[in-house]
Amino acid sequence: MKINHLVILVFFCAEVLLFSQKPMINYDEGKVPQYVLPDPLKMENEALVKDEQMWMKKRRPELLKIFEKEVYGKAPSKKPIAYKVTSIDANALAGKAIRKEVTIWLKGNNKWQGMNMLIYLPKKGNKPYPTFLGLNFLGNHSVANDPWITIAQRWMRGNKIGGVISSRPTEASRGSDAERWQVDMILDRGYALATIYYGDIEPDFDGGWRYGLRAAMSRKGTNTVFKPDQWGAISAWAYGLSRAMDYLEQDPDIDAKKVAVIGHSRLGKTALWAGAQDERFAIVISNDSGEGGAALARRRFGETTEAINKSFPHWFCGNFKKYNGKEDLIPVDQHELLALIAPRPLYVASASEDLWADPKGEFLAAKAAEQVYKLFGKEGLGVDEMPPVNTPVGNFIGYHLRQGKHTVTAFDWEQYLNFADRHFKR
Ligand code: GTR
Repeated sequence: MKINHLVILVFFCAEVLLFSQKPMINYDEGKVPQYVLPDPLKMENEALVKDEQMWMKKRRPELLKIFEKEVYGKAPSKKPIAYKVTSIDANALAGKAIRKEVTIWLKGNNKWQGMNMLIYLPKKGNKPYPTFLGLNFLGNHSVANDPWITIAQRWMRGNKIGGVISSRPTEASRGSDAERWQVDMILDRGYALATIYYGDIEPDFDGGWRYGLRAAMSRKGTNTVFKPDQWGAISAWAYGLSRAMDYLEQDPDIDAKKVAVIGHSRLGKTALWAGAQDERFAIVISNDSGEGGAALARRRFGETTEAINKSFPHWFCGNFKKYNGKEDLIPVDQHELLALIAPRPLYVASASEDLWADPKGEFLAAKAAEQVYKLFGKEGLGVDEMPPVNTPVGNFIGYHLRQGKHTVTAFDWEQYLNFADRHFKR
């Protein structure tokens, strides 16, 4: 065999090997395997949950532990925060808003530099304001066209919108994600917005934990070897959201009893996990959160457990890797994550072209969570079939399938604001 034939053969074999290792992705409803969802109302000892007390006292803590151990990983216990208001402008956004910036860190822990929160308060209505709290992807300065927001300081991945040079955002990235935040609409409806760049908590890459909260909170720092049930990045970001809530409870401008936690995509997974654990979040909103968020893993439609663990090994805990290609063995499925939010109002939104996130699997998870809401006498979705595009449904569980792509739009925000108005009785 000539040498170049040998080279071709070696390349061919390598290709075949690589291809065979690539997780198979299914987008065909007809190929969704038969599956049985774990029963949220069945305790590990097989006892059936009979009422709300039994859910709250027995089953909810049990389920939370399973999600901690097998999916997201256990975070350390709550530590007290310290904070400093670093700027206030009573005339932001052409006089429409009050803008505040606050740095929040862990008291006595100087290994973590803390996180910067941007708050916009509406000028209409009276304080304290109901509030949307969410982590952002591209820095606080990306959420509005406001030249005075402090530009995010920490590592940032490059993005299509641009303005990130050498992993740091520049002036050119101001307002780059404004479309997804709809600040004017939020303020016009009388709500405050509080947001934090998720990279302040931990940068989003495999190994990023060394530069964030997880290393800072570990005795061994960057030498830590995580146990298979210890926190992954999603748990770290969710921990950050709870510490953000600790701050909001101390801010007299904020109605801490009316805080809705919201997130898109990986940050939707994070919002759900934060909302599942921390009952102070009065409403939980998941926008296109998909695999590891609102979508049922057992359907194996779009992104799978294996695909997500391979692309993002740092998001979930070590134990979750056991379930690559073995979704039926996960002791929980994502409808149970949604159920952990009961009886608080929950909103799940999907997008019609976002098949990777499995819109139908998100709807079915919301549907399967209803039985837990029923324990509390709360009506969930109120429909049995997935609604057509752009048709919001639901009472204590809201759902819509927006026409279009994987993103957050004004249509999505309109529904979240309507939902919040209803539940906050405004
Ligand atoms: C994708 C990932 C999804 C989703 C998304 C995002 O690449 O596979 O699970 O989280 O990123 O966060 O935008």
